[in-house]
Amino acid sequence: MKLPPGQRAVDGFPRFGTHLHHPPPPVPDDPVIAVGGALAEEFTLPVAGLADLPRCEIEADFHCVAGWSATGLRWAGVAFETLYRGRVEPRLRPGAAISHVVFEGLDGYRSVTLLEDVLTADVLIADRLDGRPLDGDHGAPVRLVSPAQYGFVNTKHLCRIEFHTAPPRVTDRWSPLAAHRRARVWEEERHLYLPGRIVRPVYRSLIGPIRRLSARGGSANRPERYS
Ligand SMILES: Nc1nc2c(c(=O)[nH]1)N[C@H]1C(S)=C(S)[C@@H](COP(=O)(O)O)O[C@H]1N2
Ligand SMILES: [Mo]
Repeated sequence: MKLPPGQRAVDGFPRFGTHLHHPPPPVPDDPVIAVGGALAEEFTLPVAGLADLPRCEIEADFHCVAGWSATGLRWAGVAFETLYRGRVEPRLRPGAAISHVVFEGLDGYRSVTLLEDVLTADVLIADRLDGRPLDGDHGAPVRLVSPAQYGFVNTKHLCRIEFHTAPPRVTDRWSPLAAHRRARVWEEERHLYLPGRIVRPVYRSLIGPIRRLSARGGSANRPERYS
């Protein structure tokens, strides 16, 4: 199968992220997703309630901006668009034209994306991976899955979604790498200013160290295959 430019397939699906060696955040007893921003009133969505919304399944590859791709992952959950049209749009402040969305994880991680980039049919709030509930490595209890955008948009351990009418000011945990605002994998939008293919070798050199630091034993600890 064809991969986006500059990506290389990896065996399995490594745990990877700015959490480095920290264990995944504990999952609360009754987890919720808080929804806020340009709404008439904030509300919370119990994660358990996702089971009652129209469900959706996709098979997709997952592309980290550093250059590895995990292939053939089967995700299940609720389409982001279903959530947006059904639960968010009716509660927006009158006249609010949403342009940006912020996704926040229980570990404090945040990603920002254009609304239009997450309203496509392949974007999910996922609670299952390959037929099993999401585990801690990959974002329990729920995560964003946006396969056409680099991994850093795909916030794990999702606990808050914010809707904005202008680019929000968010401290970017990848700031030294100046992440691209759209992060579309087929356009190779890795870096905010530099062409994707120019930054490839630098990003690639980070895979080994980050992967070793992010592993927590088990399959994620398999020996390196990168250079
Ligand atoms: N909450 C949270 N989500 C996160 C990250 C993180 O550190 N914390 N890292 C991002 C990055 S850079 C990547 S590549 C993917 C990795 O997902 P995985 O650990 O399931 O492979 O998660 C993204 N989502
Ligand atoms: Mo990443």
